[in-house]
Amino acid sequence: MEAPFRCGYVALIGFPNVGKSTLLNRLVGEKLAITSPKPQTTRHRLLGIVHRPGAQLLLLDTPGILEPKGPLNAALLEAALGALADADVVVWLTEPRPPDPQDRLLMPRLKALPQPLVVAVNKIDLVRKPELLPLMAALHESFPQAAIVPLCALTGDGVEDLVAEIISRLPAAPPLYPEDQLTDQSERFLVAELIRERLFHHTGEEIPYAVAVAIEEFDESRRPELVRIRAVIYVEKESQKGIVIGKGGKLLKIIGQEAREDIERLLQSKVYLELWVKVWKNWRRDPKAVRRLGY
Ligand SMILES: Nc1nc2c(ncn2[C@@H]2O[C@H](COP(=O)(O)OP(=O)(O)OP(=O)(O)O)[C@@H](O)[C@H]2O)c(=O)[nH]1
Ligand SMILES: [Mg+2]
Repeated sequence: MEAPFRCGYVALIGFPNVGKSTLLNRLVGEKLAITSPKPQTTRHRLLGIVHRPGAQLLLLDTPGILEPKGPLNAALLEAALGALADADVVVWLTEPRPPDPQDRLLMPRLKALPQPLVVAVNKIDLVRKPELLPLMAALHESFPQAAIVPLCALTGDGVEDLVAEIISRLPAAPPLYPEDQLTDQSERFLVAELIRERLFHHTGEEIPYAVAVAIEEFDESRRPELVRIRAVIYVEKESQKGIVIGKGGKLLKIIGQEAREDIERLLQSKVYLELWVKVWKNWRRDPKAVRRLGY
């Protein structure tokens, strides 16, 4: 008899910046999740559908787990923990370093999970084998029932080993999505995220965290010839608006150009992108604004 098809939800959790979104993109084979060297890049739970022979993994990328400070962080933590509740398998993504106090807070929670756990140690390109082996052994001691998989999401090293460990823990179930579907998010959402990613890369200090992007117009009546998009970048203060626009509009122009190229790749169409910057005073501290902006 043939092995049954396996399908289920897989929650990808871990601290900010460990590479969860990079791993999701690598597994899906498409840039769905935005990534950056700065922590707290991801703000939503994002579904990435991974198709493999005989299995479908419904991978949930989550915002990095942090102690909540303010309504935005509380919403991010909520999204991360909500993904846990829905998951058939939990993947804890971590970095190759000894556990720090934050890990110690999370570890009891992971041990108490009712679902099967896979511990994935990312960024192994940054350490040498003699350093990695004792870390793996310590993790094995802490989580004797879990599979422990070293990998590098950037190069893809070890990621198919992770896939195999996940699949062996998924329930037997038919696929939930057709083979050509990679996410359940709308193109509008993915477009807003691509713009936000460029802001993360080109601004510093508090600015990446003070921006939110809203799509005001998405006209695809002439697609694939042209898609017209108008987006608003919200910041919290007048001074931030000036920085995002840049001298003579220079920075906004660069952000717009780079975002447009990414969006054209995503939509497989020429794109006309219009960007506006507006101030929404202290939106992160206003629960209503946080909700209105989609968090
Ligand atoms: N050297 C190395 N860097 C990596 C690897 N995987 C991811 N990174 C880098 O780590 C940084 C964070 O990656 P993200 O994928 O945005 O991390 P995240 O866990 O989604 O972060 P949050 O969304 O903020 O929680 C980026 O600069 C990535 O390029 C890896 O295997 N090796
Ligand atoms: Mg992320």
